Amino acid sequence: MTSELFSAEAIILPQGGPLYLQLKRWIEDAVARGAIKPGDALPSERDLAAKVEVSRVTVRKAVQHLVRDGLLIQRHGSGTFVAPQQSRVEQSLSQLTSFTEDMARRGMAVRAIWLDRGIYDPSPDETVILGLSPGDRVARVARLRLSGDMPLAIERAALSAETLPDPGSVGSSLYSHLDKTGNRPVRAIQRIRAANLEENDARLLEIPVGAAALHIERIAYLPSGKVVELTRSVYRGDTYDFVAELRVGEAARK
Ligand code: 16G
Repeated sequence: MTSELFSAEAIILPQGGPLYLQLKRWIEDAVARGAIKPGDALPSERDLAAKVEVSRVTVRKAVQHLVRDGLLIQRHGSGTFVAPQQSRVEQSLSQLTSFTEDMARRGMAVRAIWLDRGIYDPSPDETVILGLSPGDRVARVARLRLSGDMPLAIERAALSAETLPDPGSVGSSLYSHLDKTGNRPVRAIQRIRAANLEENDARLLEIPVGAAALHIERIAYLPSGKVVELTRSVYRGDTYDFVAELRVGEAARK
């Protein structure tokens, strides 16, 4: 329980720097050494201010910074808690797999919340990348992908409407749908860059606006060399590690 830990005697702030940073460091340290555990509630702002003998503004500032860093979460009406611990997901960068397959291999149950699926006029980007002709339309499927209740990624895929004439018929896996219709990609180029979450995506992924994320673009090809999929995804930076195996090249071996 956190109540004893937060008694006035137990709180000896590390010295140096502004008070709110001292309190922030003390809370970080208490979480790191396991004295306060994921899911534990923090005392109210007023109680904490009284116990540490600092102003409520100082407590608020320390808490705001820890919420922004993802160490604490605030639930409206019920208070401030230590954020649940994330086990990070490792995804290989050398295999062309689907989200469903990746998660099944780890024994993780996945689900998706549909954000959009329909046929649209293509954007200039989609026209060029998917190699569409004038008048061609594009199928878009956008999903929030979750493991249990935890949102992991937002994926927005675009395919030619010829490849996917009925986006509503995609079940839980886009790749298994493409497999059935003989359109599963066999090769892909993936581009990954750092991003800070904007408001809409932050809300969907349930992490603070501005938090670190990975923006991933996958362009996937059929055996014929034709582009079949353009997917732009936003993955939570606190849950995903993309791992690449590197081998020494021919030239260096000589
Ligand atoms: C992966 C792919 C995504 C693909 C999806 C299919 C990345 C970054 N993205 O999430 O491009 O559309 O798998 O998954 O790896 P599904 O078959 O489970 O729908």
